[in-house]
Amino acid sequence: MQTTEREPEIRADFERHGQAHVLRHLGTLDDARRAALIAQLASVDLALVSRLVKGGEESKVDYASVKPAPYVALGSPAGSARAHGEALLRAGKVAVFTVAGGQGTRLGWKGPKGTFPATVVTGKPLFRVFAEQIAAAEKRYGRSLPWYIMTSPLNSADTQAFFRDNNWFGRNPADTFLFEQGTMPSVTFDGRLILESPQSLALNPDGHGGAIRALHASGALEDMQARGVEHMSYFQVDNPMVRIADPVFLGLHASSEGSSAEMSSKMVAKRNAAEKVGVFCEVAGKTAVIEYSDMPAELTNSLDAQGKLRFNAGSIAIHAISVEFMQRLTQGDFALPFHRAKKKVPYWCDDAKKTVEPAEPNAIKFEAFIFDALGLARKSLVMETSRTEEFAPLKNATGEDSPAWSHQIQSNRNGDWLEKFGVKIPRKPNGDVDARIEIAAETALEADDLADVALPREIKSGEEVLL
Ligand code: UD2
Repeated sequence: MQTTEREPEIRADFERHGQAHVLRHLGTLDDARRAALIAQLASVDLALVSRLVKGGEESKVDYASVKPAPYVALGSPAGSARAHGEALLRAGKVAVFTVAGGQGTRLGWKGPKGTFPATVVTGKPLFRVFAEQIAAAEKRYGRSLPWYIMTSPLNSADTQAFFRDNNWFGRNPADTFLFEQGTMPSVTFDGRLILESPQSLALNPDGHGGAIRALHASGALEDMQARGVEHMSYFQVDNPMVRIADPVFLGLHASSEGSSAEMSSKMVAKRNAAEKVGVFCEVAGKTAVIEYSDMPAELTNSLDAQGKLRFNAGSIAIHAISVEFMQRLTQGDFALPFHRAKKKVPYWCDDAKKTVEPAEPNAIKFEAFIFDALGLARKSLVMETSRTEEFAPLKNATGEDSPAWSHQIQSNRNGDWLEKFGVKIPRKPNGDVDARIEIAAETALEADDLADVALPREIKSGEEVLL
């Protein structure tokens, strides 16, 4: 049946759910627009929206019983973990998975976030930074590392075009797999769906938790299985310092002794209580991330006997995820909870006859979070890593987690690497590197790779260095 023929049925459904106001312009639309709106409405799960509006889907955490999660402390993973991880990489059992469907509004960048200039000297965009790291790892392990990237309807066309225009960054196009995540309708504070234009609902990407369904629906999981991939190296598009397919982390996750974990995570010690990262906790005997915006202030600020933050394990959104785990979840009757956030959502104003950008939050967006899958994993571990080594996200236009902030951390890490090989590095009074240093992935994936590289003896204060 054509979607437009379903109009009476859809209208009745929307009336029953008290949402018929979104059909008010239908009579004024031409055939194509009418069909587009009907198709969009047909894809909305009204029963789910009603449940979410009533609040019945929210996860209830008993915060009084929440404890900090155990983790493998920095520097403690055994050497066998690296060897095991490297063996997985050499056997082609690892894929790379990037979630890149978000809007990046805080950064004030119009295009997909992955196109944002990230590196400190050459300003390479995030997607190129990752592609070059993947290419270097492919060379090292002699196997292709297929790269799966989740986009959203907001940015998939632009992301596709960016990869095409950049000739897939020199990698085999068959080893990059772009796919779209789903959407959820935004609602007003009193639970009404919102029109963004006469022929279109206000929809938002359904959160990175939407990845699980999207991996399945797009055929990505099937593709991984056909290639013999067993584990995904997962990260967010905003962190140019991520160590993709880290063999130590992969090896620990898929431990050669005993059974493999289904979903593992990396953490760093939080910068301070206010840092906007989720925190690894133990909830009802399972590892979980409690998002910063959901964590009660008493927990966020609570200190241990030494005066340190009790809930100190910040999530940097880096995971190792087993393909079988994702398959298992998509086969059952599974659903991750939706979290709600108050946001500014542009809406169609009938009187002004235009789309209005609100000055204040006017709507609720529903998003699922991938880390809520941790509670469904049979085995899970958390590994500590160093902030300077692996975490300098690009989130805000200025201040913390801004481009300038990220650049400083990149130079700091590269300065540390060079110092290890005797290069004299200029430092500011606070210990930051006083130079702009970029090291390409082709030159070194980790500090020890610099052993075979011709290095300068000294870097001068304020100098720009590209290796
Ligand atoms: C995220 C984590 C936070 C911490 C921090 C570390 C969430 C909800 N919070 O905060 O706990 O780990 O990162 O940097 O994840 N994305 C999609 N589709 C969507 C929504 C987001 O692909 O529908 C991607 C987005 O492109 C980005 C990532 O998910 O790569 C993070 O999204 P965010 O900016 O909403 O999360 P943030 O930075 O507040």
